[in-house]
Amino acid sequence: MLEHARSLRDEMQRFLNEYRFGMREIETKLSILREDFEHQHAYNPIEHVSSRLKSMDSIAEKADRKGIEPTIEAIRASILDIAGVRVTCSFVTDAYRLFELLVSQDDISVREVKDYIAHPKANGYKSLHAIVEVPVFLSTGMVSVPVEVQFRTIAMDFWASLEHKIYYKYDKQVPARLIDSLRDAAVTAAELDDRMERLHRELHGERPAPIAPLSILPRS
Ligand code: 0O2
Repeated sequence: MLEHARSLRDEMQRFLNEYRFGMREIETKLSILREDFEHQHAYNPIEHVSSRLKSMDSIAEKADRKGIEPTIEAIRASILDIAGVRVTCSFVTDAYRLFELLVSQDDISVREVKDYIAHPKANGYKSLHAIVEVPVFLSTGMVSVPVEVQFRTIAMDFWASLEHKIYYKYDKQVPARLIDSLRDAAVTAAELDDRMERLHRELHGERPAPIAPLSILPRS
C-alpha cells in the first residue's frame, strides 16, 4: 500500500516537472527576447513576466468541473493551462509583437489562440492567450509540453487582478453594480492604453498606427 502511494507520488512529481520545465523554456525564450530587444533597439517591451504551475488541487478541481476523467492521460490531453506564463507589456502593440516573436520560433507550435484584446470577454477582461507547445529534453527523451502564455498591458493586468479579487471576495456572486463598474473600468483602462501608446509614438516621432491584426494562427 505504502509502496503504491510512493509510486503514485513519484509519477505525479514527474508529471508536474514536465510542465515546470516547459514553463522554464518559455521564460528563457522571453528573457532572451527582452535582452536582445534592449541591446538591438534600446527598448524593453516587457514590463514583467510571471509564471505559475497549477497545484494538484486546482488541476483536480478543473478536471472535475470539466468532467475530465481523473487520470494522468486524460488530464494531459485536456488541461492545457497547467503551466502558465504571463507577459505584461508596456503597450498593446508590444503584446502582439511579443506574441508573434514567440510563436514564430521554429520549435514552438501553437495549439490555440484566444484574442481577448480584439474580442474582450463580456465582463471587460482583455488579454491575448496562446497555448503553445515547447519541446523539453528529459533524460528519458523529448516531451512536447503545452504552456499557456498570456500577453497583456499593465492596464489590463491591473484590471484583471482587481476583478479576480472581487470575484473571489464575493464567492463568484458579484453584485450587479460592481459588474457594471468593472465594465466601465475596463473601458477606461483601454482608453488609457490607447492614450499612452499615442504619447509613446509621438515621443519617438512615429505616427499613431492601428493595432496590427494577428498574422499567426494556430497550426492544425
Ligand atoms: P489562474 O489564476 O491564472 O490560475 P477555464 O480555465 O476552463 O475556466 P479556459 O477556456 O481554459 O477557461 O481559459 P481562458 O478563457 O483562456 O482563461 C483562463 C485564464 O485566463 C484564467 O486562468 C485567468 O488567468 C485568465 N482569465 C480568463 N478570464 C478571466 C476573467 O474574466 N478575469 C480574470 N481576472 N482573469 C481571467 P485561471 O486558471 O482561471 O486562473
